[in-house]
Amino acid sequence: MKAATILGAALAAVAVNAGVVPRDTANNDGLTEPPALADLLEQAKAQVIGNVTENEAKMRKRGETPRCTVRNLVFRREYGSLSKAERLAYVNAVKCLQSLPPRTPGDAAPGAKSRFDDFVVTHIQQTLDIHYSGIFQAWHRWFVYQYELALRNECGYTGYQPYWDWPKYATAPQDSPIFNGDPYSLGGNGEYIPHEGPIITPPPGIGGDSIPLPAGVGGGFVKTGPFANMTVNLGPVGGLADTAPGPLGGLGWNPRGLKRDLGGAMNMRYANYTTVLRLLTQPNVDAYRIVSEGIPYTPEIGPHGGIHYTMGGDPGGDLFTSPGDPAFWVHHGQMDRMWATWQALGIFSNTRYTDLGSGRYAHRTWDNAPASDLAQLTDVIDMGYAAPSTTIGEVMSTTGGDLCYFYL
Ligand SMILES: *[C@@H]1O[C@H](CO)[C@@H](O)[C@H](O)[C@H]1NC(C)=O
Ligand SMILES: *[C@@H]1O[C@H](CO)[C@@H](O)[C@H](O)[C@H]1NC(C)=O
Ligand SMILES: *[C@@H]1O[C@H](CO)[C@@H](O)[C@H](O)[C@H]1NC(C)=O
Ligand SMILES: [Cu+2]
Repeated sequence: MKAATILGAALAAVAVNAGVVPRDTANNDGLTEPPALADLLEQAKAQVIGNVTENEAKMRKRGETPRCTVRNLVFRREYGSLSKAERLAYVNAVKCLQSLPPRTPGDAAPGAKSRFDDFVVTHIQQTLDIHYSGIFQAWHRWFVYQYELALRNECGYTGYQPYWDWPKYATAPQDSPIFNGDPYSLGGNGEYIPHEGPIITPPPGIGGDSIPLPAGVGGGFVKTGPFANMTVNLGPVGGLADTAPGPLGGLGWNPRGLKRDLGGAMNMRYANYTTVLRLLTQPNVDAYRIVSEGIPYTPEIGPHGGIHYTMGGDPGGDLFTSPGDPAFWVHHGQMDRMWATWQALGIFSNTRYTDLGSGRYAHRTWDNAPASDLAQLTDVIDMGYAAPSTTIGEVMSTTGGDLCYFYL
C-alpha cells in the first residue's frame, strides 16, 4: 500500500485528467524535463520490481519456480546513457544482422537479403493489420523483443535494446548521440537538401485537405557514421515524395541508399515533455492510444507518427518499410517503454495488463474500417519468417510469459 500512496501523490501532482496539461509544464514549452515525470518513471519501476518480488515469493511458497525474478530482470536503457563501448557493441550487432543470410525464401520476398531484412518483410506484409488496431502495442513489443533476441543470440550482443527518449533531444535530434554521425551513433542525418516537409494526403474515400508537416534539416543520403551508405533493399511501399514505390508491393529488390530528414521542428511539435506526461497520465487504453498514435489524416499524428516523420527520409518516412532504418528500433523501444510505464502506473485499476480497450483502435482492422470484432488476448502475433509467433496475452506484461525486462 505504501507504493500506492506515493504513486497517488505523484499522479495528483501532475493532474491525472485526460487532456489536462500537467500543472508543472503548463507554463513552459515542454522542452525541460519536469520533476513530475521523473517521479512517475521511478514509481513505475518500483511497481514492476515490487510485483516481480511479490510474484516470486508467492510462487516459491507454492513450490513453483518463477521465470522472472529480480535477479534476471533486465533493464533497457536510453541510447545516450550507454557507454561508447556499449553503443559500438549495439551498432556492430545491427551490422552483423545485416550481414547474415535471410530466412525469408526468395519466392516470398526476393528483396530480403539479410536477417535484418526478415524483420522488414514481416512488417511490410502486416502493416495494414498491425497499426491503429487492437494488436498494435503487443505486436510491436514482441517485434522489438525478437529483434533484440536476434542481436543477442545470432550476433553475440550482450546488451539490451536501447531506446530513443524523444523529448530529450527534441530541439535538435540530429545532434544527439543517436544521430550525430560519430562512430557510436546510428549514423548521421541525411545531407541537407532544400525541400518541403511531408504532406499527409487523405485518400479519396476519406477526403479532407492535405496536411503539410514541418521539414527536417536533412533530406538526402546518410553520409556519416556507422550506417553511412547503408543499402536499403526493400520497399518503399508508398507515400514518399521523392522515391517511387519498389517492385512487388515493396517485397522486391530495390537497392538504394539510406536517407534521413531529422530536425527539431517535428520532434518539438509532436514529442516533447508535455506530450510524454500527457501520455503517461491517460486514464484508459483507448485514451492512451489516441494520444500515442494520433488520428489518421489529421494534423494530430501523436508521438508515434511524429517521431517516424522526425526520422523521415527513406525508408523511415514509409510506414510499411520503416523498420529498414536502424533507428526504427530505438523509436519503438521508446514506444514500448511508454506503454510499459503507463501499464505499471495503473495500480488503481489493475486492468492495464489485460484490457485491450473498446475504442476506435481496439478492433482487428485499421481504425475499425471495415468494421471488425474487438481484438482478443488470444489473437496470434505472427512474426512471419523473422521469428516465432505468440499471442497478445503472452506479452501484455514485460515481466510475464517469456519476457522479463523493464526500463531505466
Ligand atoms: C560513401 O560512398 C561514397 C561514394 O558514393 C564514398 O565517397 C564515401 O567515402 C562513402 N562513405 C563511407 C563512410 O563509406
Ligand atoms: C508539445 O506537444 C504538444 C502535443 O503533444 C503540442 O500540442 C505542443 O504544441 C508542443 N509544444 C511545442 C513547443 O511544440
Ligand atoms: C506481475 O508479474 C507476473 C508474472 O511475472 C505477470 O504475469 C503480471 O502480469 C505482472 N503484473 C504486473 C501488474 O506487472
Ligand atoms: Cu509498425
